[in-house]
Amino acid sequence: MEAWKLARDGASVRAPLLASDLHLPMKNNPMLNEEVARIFENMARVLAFKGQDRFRIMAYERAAVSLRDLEEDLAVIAEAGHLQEIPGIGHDLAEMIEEYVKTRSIRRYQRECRGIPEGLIELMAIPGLGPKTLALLSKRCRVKDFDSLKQAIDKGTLSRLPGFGQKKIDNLRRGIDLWLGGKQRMLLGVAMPLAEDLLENLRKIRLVERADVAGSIRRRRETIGDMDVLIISRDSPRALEQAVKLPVVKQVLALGDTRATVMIEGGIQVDIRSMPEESYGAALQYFTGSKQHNVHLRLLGRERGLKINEYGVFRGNKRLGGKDENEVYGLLKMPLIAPELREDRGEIEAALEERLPKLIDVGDLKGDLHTHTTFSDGKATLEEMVEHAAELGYEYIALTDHSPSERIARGLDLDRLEQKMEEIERLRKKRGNRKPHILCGAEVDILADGKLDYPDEILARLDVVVAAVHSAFRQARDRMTGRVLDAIANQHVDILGHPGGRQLGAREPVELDFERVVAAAIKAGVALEINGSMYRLDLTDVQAKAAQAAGALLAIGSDAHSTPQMDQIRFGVYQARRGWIEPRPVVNTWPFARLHRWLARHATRRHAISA
Ligand code: DGT
Ligand code: CA
Ligand code: CA
Repeated sequence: MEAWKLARDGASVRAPLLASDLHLPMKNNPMLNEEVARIFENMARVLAFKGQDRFRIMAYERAAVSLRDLEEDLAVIAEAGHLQEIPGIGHDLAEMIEEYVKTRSIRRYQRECRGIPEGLIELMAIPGLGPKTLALLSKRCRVKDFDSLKQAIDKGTLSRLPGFGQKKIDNLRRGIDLWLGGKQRMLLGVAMPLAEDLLENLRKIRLVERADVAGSIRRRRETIGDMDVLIISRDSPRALEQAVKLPVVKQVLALGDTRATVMIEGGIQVDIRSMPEESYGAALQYFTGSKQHNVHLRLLGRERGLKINEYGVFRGNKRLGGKDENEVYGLLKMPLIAPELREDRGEIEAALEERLPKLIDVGDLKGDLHTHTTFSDGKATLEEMVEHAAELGYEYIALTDHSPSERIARGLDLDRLEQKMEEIERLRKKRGNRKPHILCGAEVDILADGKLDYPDEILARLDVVVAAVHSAFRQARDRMTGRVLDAIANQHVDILGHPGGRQLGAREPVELDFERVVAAAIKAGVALEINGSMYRLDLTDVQAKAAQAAGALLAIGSDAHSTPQMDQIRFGVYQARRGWIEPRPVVNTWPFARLHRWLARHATRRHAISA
């Protein structure tokens, strides 16, 4: 139960599915903006639970969204007195933020929460469990926390309530599973920047000669349980003593001579182990895991009379190696296996037979084919996005704003699409020969019936078409598969965007006959996307591997809604690496000329695409 306990203000919460953009530069406290955003979000839920005025509720919701999009540290903005310049932050909210920056709590929030059990507030975050339903449950079934909710479901008390059919209860169960799964693990996109920040700080300690992250973060798993960090120091006890005093450390859970366990800002637990230099490689190997990979490796070692552990590789009492990770694999007669592959999914066999994939790298990318601008729901203008692409050294960028059905995301109707095309034309002229090539694209909804959200003659005029499902996620497998196959069959479609439709910890993947989709995509020459948004990472690693093996084309897209988010494409690359992906099938590793030939593969488009 302990793990589910949330501090009321959310500040010290072990918060897994943070919606924060922690890759943004927030120097002083990378979690501050997120902490306040979460309080505002909770505030909205509490007010909704109490049946309060909709506009007040929306104000808090909007403020939370706005804070999460912020690039600067709230403390810095507060100090400069500019809080009210943040969209959605008026006088009252600005005061609340100032109070939080000073005292780490907000009295008004405490006041609103009074009388509502803490456990109940927590439940408000369960997907699909709205405040009205929760209010009903609390009144009629005495639900006050997770335990009582679970009891009410299991004992069937719920089914006696009006409107609680089996379907609704099943949905609720799914929501709870998602929520639980998300609570216990943190998104890689959230954990990675925290890890990088911690390493940077550790390396500044003079007694620390080396520091690296191991465990699931090093393997770039999509979610992270805890953080495992290794250091080398000539004086471990003193190095660790200094490490636990770093400002990012919120709580010291254990401190010994060679190991410390701490809770850092952001609510993630970190194991720091100090290893002797001669064992460092073996320790890095051991603590990178995965456990299954290690078990397999040690079995292999045993067959060859070798003992492998975190201190080295031994024959009897004789140490054969362990200083570098390379040695560990070398002594087993295989090349170093990239951490992303270490899941015991055939990588050891492949290494022994020298057929490990030549994994794709961030540097292989020559462009981004999935981005949003202020034309739809992006934060940066078209020109700003293009400029950032230039800074990243890209050869091309596609600006793929939403289509009209995405009303909330301000999808472009035909008039505004026309304006966007003109704007792109202007920008091309203005930039002349400067890279990147600017491609006018769209992320077009695949409507519930399989039709696309723009007519064919419009699609034909676009340089890049990403088709994606954004509604009716619950369709049965046959229907959903047919819907996606219809989209793939449209000759204007180039990329199937986030094919699984999942959102980590928030929405399950759609039901889809993945093999048929891959086969159809291959036939049509459509690329399957590996979406780099840290909330999606979709295709999954396993799906990407299967798609590559079948011969499908792939595209890694950032799905950026701001310029800094364009850098999150690295998470797409990590996911691709976990899926054994090589550069070759990934269309946005291709030089522009080749990409252009592919985009123009159908005669009808050949003249449309502007080079
Ligand atoms: P996580 O934290 O759940 O995201 O996943 P990991 O992989 O980081 O797992 P963790 O933190 O429990 O342990 C770190 C690594 O240490 C793990 O990947 C492999 C190694 N390890 C831990 N326990 C065992 C074990 O019982 N046997 C073996 N062979 N390795 C272990
Ligand atoms: Ca771990
Ligand atoms: Ca651990």
